Amino acid sequence: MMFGSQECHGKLLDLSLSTPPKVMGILNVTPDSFSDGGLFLSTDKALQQAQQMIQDGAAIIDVGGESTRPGAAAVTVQEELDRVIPIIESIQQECIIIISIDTSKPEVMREAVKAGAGMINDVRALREPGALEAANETGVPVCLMHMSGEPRTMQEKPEYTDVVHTVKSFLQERISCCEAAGIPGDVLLIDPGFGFGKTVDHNLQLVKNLYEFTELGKPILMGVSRKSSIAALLDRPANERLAGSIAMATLCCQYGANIIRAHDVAATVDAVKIYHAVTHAGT
Ligand code: 8Y4
Repeated sequence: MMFGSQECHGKLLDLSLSTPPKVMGILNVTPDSFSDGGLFLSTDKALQQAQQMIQDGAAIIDVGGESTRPGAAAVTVQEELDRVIPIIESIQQECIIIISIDTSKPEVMREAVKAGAGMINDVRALREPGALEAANETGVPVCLMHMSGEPRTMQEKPEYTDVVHTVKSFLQERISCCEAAGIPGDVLLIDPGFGFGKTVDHNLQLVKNLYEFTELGKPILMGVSRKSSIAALLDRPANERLAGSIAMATLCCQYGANIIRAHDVAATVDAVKIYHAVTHAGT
């Protein structure tokens, strides 16, 4: 599948196959980093992290204020806005980079795009009430991710007869809903949701069969960085998942991913460059 450039609130995201897959850096805006250093301090820290990721070659920075870890508490609209808006504003002011807002809440989508976000990354694929309308109003690209259930309970007992078919059908249905709501098809991206209500083997099947998702005609985003399936396969603690994450990300590229969401931007950018060089050897 050939893609051109996506227009993200004035900035271009080049997804053509003559360039390496793009890296989306993860910027964590969780309460810990907010402790009592005050808003200014944490915004400053986030800005520094963003600048480092840009230097390391990120094409997009994903800013999220809701934890989707299993068991994490729900966050109110106001809390989420308080966490993400100052950070989006400061990145937008100081840097030239596409900012993605990781949210499921319509109000946060609207305010984030007003503050400078150029992409919506929704792990609930615009299923929250009002999300389709809000995303449509903003006009920015939207990543639709598959998640079985809700973060709090999704890992309790994941079961699928055919995980690839179920996830692909779900994404096709969400694409249809978006288009019925007036969202142009060419602003949509898809993501099978590695780690969201899936066992290790489900996640591996999704990677192995990722190429089937190219039939949906949308750019593919994959997030595998430091996830528990990688730790489980390697039997390593959380801080020793880099090599496994890079190997998995490289395979995702081989199987058709256009964007890789990652914590370790520099290493991931090296990996996508190597993937791209090998893919284009002799041409
Ligand atoms: C350590 C650190 C272990 C982080 C696990 C995690 C995806 C996503 C997340 C994804 C898209 C995460 C917001 C989960 N994962 N968005 N978001 N795709 N599109 N867990 O795979 O990073 S949060």
